[in-house]
Amino acid sequence: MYTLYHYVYSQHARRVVSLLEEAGLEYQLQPIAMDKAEFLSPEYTLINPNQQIPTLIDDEVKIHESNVIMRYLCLKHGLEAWYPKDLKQRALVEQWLDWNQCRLSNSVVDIVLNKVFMGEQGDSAAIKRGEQAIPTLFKILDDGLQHTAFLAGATPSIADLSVASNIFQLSLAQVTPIEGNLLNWYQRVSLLQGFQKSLPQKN
Ligand SMILES: N[C@@H](CCC(=O)N[C@@H](CS)C(=O)NCC(=O)O)C(=O)O
Repeated sequence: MYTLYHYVYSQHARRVVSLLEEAGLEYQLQPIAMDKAEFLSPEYTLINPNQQIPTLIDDEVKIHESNVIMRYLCLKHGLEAWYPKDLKQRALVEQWLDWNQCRLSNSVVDIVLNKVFMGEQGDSAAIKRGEQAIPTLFKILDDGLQHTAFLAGATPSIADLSVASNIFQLSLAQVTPIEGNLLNWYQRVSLLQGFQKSLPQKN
């Protein structure tokens, strides 16, 4: 059984939960209250020296970096539908995984952390920087979805789970796409039960 160190509003943990659910893998969540700074505790720092969520524990294997955790699970369980072997498809999956981390994530953090979670202490310059970047980023994503239902082809992959976790996160700050391909794609990902289960549950 896997243990995933988790916080319900972590977009990075969300993508891993989506995959665990979609693949029907057994796991338990170990909640880390980020709002109470538990991720900075000495105990958690020993588990993840970055003081970040998520971390996956698989017996003696301990992994941080959400996208790497998803790759690990796919390779370990032969989840080829989620992480295709075909080189062209694999390249697209890797492209969008890295794009999500290197391009989209920065703006998501700029906006959501400062606007939603930091309250009055939020950095308004960071919010502005993030909001200015979003139209360009959404256009890149929309263009990438021009010819396919999902980011790497006709079926969903871990790239979709990763990017969609950030699109949901933006919705917490009322930033939602209006681009047609992007909207249709997000609706398709939202129908995945694993993705739905990864979202904060409404009371
Ligand atoms: N590259 C890491 C980023 C993880 C990350 O930034 N997690 C956030 C929660 S969504 C966090 O722990 N932030 C606290 C911090 O960076 O100080 C991953 O993909 O797992």
